[in-house]
Amino acid sequence: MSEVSACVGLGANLGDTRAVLAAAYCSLQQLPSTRHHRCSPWFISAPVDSSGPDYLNAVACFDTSLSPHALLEALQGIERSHGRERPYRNAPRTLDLDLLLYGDQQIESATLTVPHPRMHERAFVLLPLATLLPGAVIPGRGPVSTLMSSVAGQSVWPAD
Ligand code: PH2
Ligand code: MG
Ligand code: MG
Repeated sequence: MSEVSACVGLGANLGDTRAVLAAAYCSLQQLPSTRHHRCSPWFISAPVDSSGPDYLNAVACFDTSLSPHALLEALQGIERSHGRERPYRNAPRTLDLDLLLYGDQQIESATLTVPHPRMHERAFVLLPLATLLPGAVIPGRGPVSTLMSSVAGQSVWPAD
């Protein structure tokens, strides 16, 4: 079975965000048909189009032979296991796992859009992603290094 490199955005701004992100990354490492996991440093960021406390954000990448939709379901399962509720769009959340990139594929289905449709304009995604893959190119959007200059005004800083 052929493998692709997938990248997932992790975010939380409710509860013990550090414990939740650490547990979520453990869960990602335990997903079947995934290997070579790596995780960016953690960043704190001000909420973008959202409310509540600052977020803790990171990006994890791994190689996988899971299909994109199987991976999406697995991510939603991990979110649910951490008590994620979806009262309204962009509500504060205990855990958000977004499928950002799936190889160089562009996917548009009823349940999944890849690359994540807003990742190219969010510093809390681009900064951690660039620490793992400085040469990454977001299909349809361009090099992460170029995109980062347009989000320079957003508040994102290393979590100690
Ligand atoms: N996630 C959102 C909306 N806004 N802002 C920050 N700083 N970090 C996030 O992870 C985030 C957000 C929707 O998923
Ligand atoms: Mg999100
Ligand atoms: Mg999400």
